[in-house]
Amino acid sequence: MAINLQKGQRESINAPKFTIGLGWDTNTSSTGSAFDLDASVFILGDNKKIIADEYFVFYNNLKSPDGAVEHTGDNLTGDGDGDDEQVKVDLSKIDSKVSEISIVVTIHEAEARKQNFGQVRNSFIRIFDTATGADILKYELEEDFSIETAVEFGRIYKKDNNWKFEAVGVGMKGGLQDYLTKYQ
Ligand SMILES: [Ca+2]
Ligand SMILES: [Ca+2]
Repeated sequence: MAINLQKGQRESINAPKFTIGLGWDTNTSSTGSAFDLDASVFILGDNKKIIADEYFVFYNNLKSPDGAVEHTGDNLTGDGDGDDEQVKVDLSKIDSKVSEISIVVTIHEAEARKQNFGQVRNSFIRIFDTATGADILKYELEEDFSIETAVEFGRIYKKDNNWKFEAVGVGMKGGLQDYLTKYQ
């Protein structure tokens, strides 16, 4: 059984190889255009900045240079239950300078399509053991977003040589650019 977290709660990840699953549903009819959400991963050092440009992993840069973080590919619609996009992590390969991994979901062309997270439903982040498939934790975002176009679903960070997950659930209204500015 996965542990269900509330916003702000933290939980240890006791698996060297795990997969981050991200899911959402959207209401395309509410805006008249397709809804494309994208998962992005910022791999950070102690200064809370990406350790190099290539450590921003997203649909156009699917793997970090150390091989530790791999995005499995872009999903254009979010249709259906279960994970819509996945990111695989192998902590045994992670660069020693890394102390945090931030997982952000943004809406592609949100401004042009007049879309925001207020129109997104059933969003969640979950983590499971890649080797066994066993669920480790899940966080369902229950926040009532209205103007946000980018949301940090969670972060994974190293503390005393253990890796833990924090359910974040905080958004920004400037899309992916807000997070690029924050972490670059
Ligand atoms: Ca996508
Ligand atoms: Ca979905």
